[in-house]
Amino acid sequence: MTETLDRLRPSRLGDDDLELLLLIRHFELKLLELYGRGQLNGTTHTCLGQEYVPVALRPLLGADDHVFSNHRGHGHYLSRFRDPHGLLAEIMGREGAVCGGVGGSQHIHRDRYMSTGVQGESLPVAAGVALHLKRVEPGALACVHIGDGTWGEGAVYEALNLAALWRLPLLVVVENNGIAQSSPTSSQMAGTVAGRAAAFGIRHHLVASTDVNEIRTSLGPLVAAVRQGEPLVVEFLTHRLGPHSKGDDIRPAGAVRAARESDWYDRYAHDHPEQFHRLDGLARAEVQAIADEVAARPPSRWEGP
Ligand SMILES: Cc1ncc(C[n+]2csc(CCOP(=O)(O)OP(=O)(O)O)c2C)c(N)n1
Ligand SMILES: [Mg+2]
Repeated sequence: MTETLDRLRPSRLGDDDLELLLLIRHFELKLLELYGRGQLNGTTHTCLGQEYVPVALRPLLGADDHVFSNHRGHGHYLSRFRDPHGLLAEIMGREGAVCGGVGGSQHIHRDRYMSTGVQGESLPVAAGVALHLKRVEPGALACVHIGDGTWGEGAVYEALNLAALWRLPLLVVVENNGIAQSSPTSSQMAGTVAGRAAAFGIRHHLVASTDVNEIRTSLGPLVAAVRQGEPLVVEFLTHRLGPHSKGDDIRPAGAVRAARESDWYDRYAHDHPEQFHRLDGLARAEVQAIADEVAARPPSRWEGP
């Protein structure tokens, strides 16, 4: 028992990593609050509970790499650019929006980064970009984030087939939170992600930890191999803390409780209280100030591509 608890103890992070984790956490919480008050339109899908995935990957990816994100992409964007102002302005339709306010929460395009709300759409595009990189910019890779439910899309398999056949520098990051909208993974996926990767002869790596340092250490050599043309599926066993989008959480209370119990946030606060409370307070205040400032801006204007 003690051993199990010890294994759950998060190692101490640098301030930089913890600041980023907390920025994403409070950014997402703020979005739900703003929606609740009717200050945001459209929809949003928060990555509450899954923040550590892009934060762990961050130093393993370079400016030459491409990142393809999905509907749950705010953490991916913030990890790459640390631009909460531009993202919130995009979501709120305010001046300074990163895509002129026409992309919103799910459709962001900036410097080798693109997100889409269409499940599975990004995989073939990422495979094509990986082919281009292999030919023109060897050493760079294409990283694509998908959820467990997205394995129900046929395009995923077409992309994996070519990635294996052509030895593409493609890193597929699966954020398996055990649910797709309201369908538990166990009710919609036959077999496993590992088995599906194996069917194509693609290496699969399972990450059950939420410890950013530990994840980086285990992924470092694998990501280096992707750059040499060994495609990889990394499956994070993770938890969605919040609703699918805003108020649509129909999970039983036990499932929500289980997700909360595996959250990195409380565990980190418990084990590293001084650092945590110092930076958590700053992140809350920073996000509040950003929300106030962005909300006061004039509407964004689309001025063409
Ligand atoms: C092609 C397509 N079909 C359906 C949807 C509606 N939809 C949005 S998110 C989602 C569930 C995705 O589940 P998963 O891939 O597990 O990601 P998660 O939401 O759990 O992060 C669905 C069905 C969509 N966006 N695109
Ligand atoms: Mg899911």
